[in-house]
Amino acid sequence: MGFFEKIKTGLTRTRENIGHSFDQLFAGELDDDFYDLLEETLILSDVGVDTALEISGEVKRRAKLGKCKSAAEARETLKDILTGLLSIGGTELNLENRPAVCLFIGVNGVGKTTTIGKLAARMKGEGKRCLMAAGDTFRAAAADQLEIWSERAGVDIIRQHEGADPAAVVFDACAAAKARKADVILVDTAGRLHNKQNLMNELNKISRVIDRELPQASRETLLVLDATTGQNGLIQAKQFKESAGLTGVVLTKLDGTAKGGIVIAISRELGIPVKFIGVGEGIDDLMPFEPETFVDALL
Ligand SMILES: Nc1nc2c(ncn2[C@@H]2O[C@H](COP(=O)(O)OP(=O)(O)OP(=O)(O)O)[C@@H](O)[C@H]2O)c(=O)[nH]1
Ligand SMILES: [Mg+2]
Repeated sequence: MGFFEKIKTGLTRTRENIGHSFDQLFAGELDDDFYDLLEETLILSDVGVDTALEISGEVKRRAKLGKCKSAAEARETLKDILTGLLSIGGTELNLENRPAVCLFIGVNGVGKTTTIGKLAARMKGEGKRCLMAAGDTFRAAAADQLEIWSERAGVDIIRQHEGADPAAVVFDACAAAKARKADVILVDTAGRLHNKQNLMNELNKISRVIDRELPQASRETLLVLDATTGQNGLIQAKQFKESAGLTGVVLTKLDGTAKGGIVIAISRELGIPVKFIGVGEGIDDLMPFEPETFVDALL
């Protein structure tokens, strides 16, 4: 399956939810009903009320300027506006100074471990030398799960026993990456600890170890969010954003939601670029996020 087809398939449920409204919309007249239905459809896809009103207002503004003269032409206008909202920064990972470090954070069950597995396979396919670090030592099975992914992807993993200090695992991974001349370290972290403060303290400690061991390294701190949690995910994201210095978002399980518009809400309200999207549980089901392709697949 091609790149575009894959994203389109991943968005099937969203398109089933809102596709009919869009078809109706672009087949009709560019009148007040048009803008009402546009707002309704966007809200239904979880873009968020404020963002939906803003988008609709912008379509109206451009229509007044004569940039689109019919509902059919408004499709391109809408695409352009959505693409603009999603293009808030580079969607590529910065891995320039090697070994680069990608830290994956997020609450439990969002798809951190799975995303690391998929991304490792992708990077390996690109000829990069990857190393996984099993920084989730809180849960007994966490490192085992990551190890299964390391075998599937064919990349090395650094792990310790359950209950070990995650910062110590990361320390080992930094040393191994230097010795093995790795290009990138993918660090898994715990999603669940005794409380939120513990989790943030642990992430800070990991971060300090990386600062010390690999001061020159390019760094990405990627917040993994489950698209099926909708606006709740946004609240989580705001909490992490304050304490963790995020550089990007990975939005997983887009295939499992009818509300794919959440991507737009995230970019708009967080101001952090979505860098990858998960569209299934398989090893190939992680796609680099490209605003234009995404909007094409959505509409
Ligand atoms: N459909 C679908 N399922 C996904 C996707 N990404 C992850 N999953 C599933 O979500 C579940 C949780 O994924 P994990 O990778 O274990 O999540 P985690 O964030 O590591 O969870 P904790 O280790 O408990 O914090 C698994 O069953 C995955 O197969 C996706 O893009 N689409
Ligand atoms: Mg995990």
